[in-house]
Amino acid sequence: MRAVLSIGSNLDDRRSLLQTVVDEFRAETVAASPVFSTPPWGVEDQDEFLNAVLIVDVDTSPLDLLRRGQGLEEAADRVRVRRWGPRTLDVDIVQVIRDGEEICSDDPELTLPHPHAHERAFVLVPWLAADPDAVLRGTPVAELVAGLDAGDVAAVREVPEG
Ligand code: PH2
Ligand code: MG
Ligand code: MG
Repeated sequence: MRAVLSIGSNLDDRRSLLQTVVDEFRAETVAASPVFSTPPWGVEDQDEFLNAVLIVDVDTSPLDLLRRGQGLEEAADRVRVRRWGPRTLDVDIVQVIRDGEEICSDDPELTLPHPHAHERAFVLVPWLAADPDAVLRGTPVAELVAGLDAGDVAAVREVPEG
């Protein structure tokens, strides 16, 4: 199956923490976005995030992929203090495609597609950079981005490597 992962960090060495995910999935990655600097969404009184999107082909189930991401979050000493609050590392599954079909799930442990993806510039802008032809719930991601607040989109800025 193919999965779209949104990764984010706004604590500690953000770039190195994102890199742990890139390294974990290196052999299975089919596309990756650059890293973007993004204003905090949802809870605004916290530091800027770094966000990126990876598109991976994996042999496992969605729940096994979730566990793999959670293992990386634990390795990053993630502490859950506040919903949408600061975190060392967040690995979210945005979408899973199996046999050409987008998997929909209302399992509270793993809702697919990610329930907030369509409204978050910090997910959609990197996703579009990784896959210009991406489609979410039948709508091209390019169209979803065009429908977002232009200021929110402009605030998601690619950061130079290094
Ligand atoms: N993650 C959140 C809440 N808000 N804002 C940005 N910019 N980037 C994130 O990754 C992020 C967020 C909850 O997972
Ligand atoms: Mg998240
Ligand atoms: Mg998460």
